[in-house]
Amino acid sequence: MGGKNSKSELEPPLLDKEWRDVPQGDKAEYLEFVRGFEPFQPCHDEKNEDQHIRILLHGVTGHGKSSFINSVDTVLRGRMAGRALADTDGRKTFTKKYTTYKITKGARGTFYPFVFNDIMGLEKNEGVLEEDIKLAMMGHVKDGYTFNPHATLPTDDPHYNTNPSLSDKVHVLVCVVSANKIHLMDDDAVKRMRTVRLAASDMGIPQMAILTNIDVACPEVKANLRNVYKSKYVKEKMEVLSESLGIPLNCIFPVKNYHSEIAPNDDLEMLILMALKQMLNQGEDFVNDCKCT
Ligand SMILES: Nc1nc2c(ncn2[C@@H]2O[C@H](COP(=O)(O)OP(=O)(O)OP(=O)(O)O)[C@@H](O)[C@H]2O)c(=O)[nH]1
Ligand SMILES: [Mg+2]
Repeated sequence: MGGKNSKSELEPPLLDKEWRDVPQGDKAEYLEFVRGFEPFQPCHDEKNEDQHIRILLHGVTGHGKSSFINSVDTVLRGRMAGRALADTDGRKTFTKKYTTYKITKGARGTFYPFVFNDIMGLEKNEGVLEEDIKLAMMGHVKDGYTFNPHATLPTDDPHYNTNPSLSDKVHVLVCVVSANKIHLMDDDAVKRMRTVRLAASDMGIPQMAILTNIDVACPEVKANLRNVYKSKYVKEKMEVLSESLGIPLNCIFPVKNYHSEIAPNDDLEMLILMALKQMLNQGEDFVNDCKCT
């Protein structure tokens, strides 16, 4: 997807000014938004438990899904976290189980009113089947299910949730693509990601994308993350992603995940928080639209 960088090597890699209006506000304001984010009100016929926005991250293996969850966890808990088990190999599919990740908020046993699911890579013959992703979006896949690359989850399986509540369903679909591997994605992978996206569209589920590894892809961004919206390379990759998957540019967020750092980085955290805020807003809109209908 995307081919080689077509820009001349001689051109300066950075634009004079940011091509996207970067929202004003600092990390504290974004953190305040996330910390103040309220659980949605349950429908009258549902039990009042665990009302959360469910964010499903999908994409090809090794593009940074687990690392994004770990990064959000790190930002919100204020210390390095590694619960979603990022893999350093990135060639084989690593996330096999359908796992819901909650993020601890303050006192023990309390959690933020949003959760992440990190789904196994979309590899041909090896990864999760598109049909299973659709079942997950509809809330039919229970936590702990190990995806079978060769057969969909049968309705009589103990991990099949026959009666999903609104909380079990997916409220935002996030496609995760790495800026330094986007050109390696074959047409088949792109087609499968598009199919999943179209299925989400049919269900009215909002979609967005995050472009990870912007530090690896662009040395100027690695040197200073504030260059992200000045980087011609990152802009080009976001445009390629938008075109290939059919996701509008304003729903694509570049991020750099925590991966080897041992100290917090405010610029990195701002990018993570901007993406997270958009996910929460979109998820909340969807829940409000489909509640009790
Ligand atoms: N430098 C850098 N490395 C990253 C970034 N995001 C992820 N990585 C690294 O890329 C590798 C793969 O990331 P994962 O988060 O495991 O990828 P995944 O999409 O969860 O992969 P599967 O679970 O196999 O589908 C890990 O070594 C991460 O540390 C990033 O933004 N920048
Ligand atoms: Mg993973």
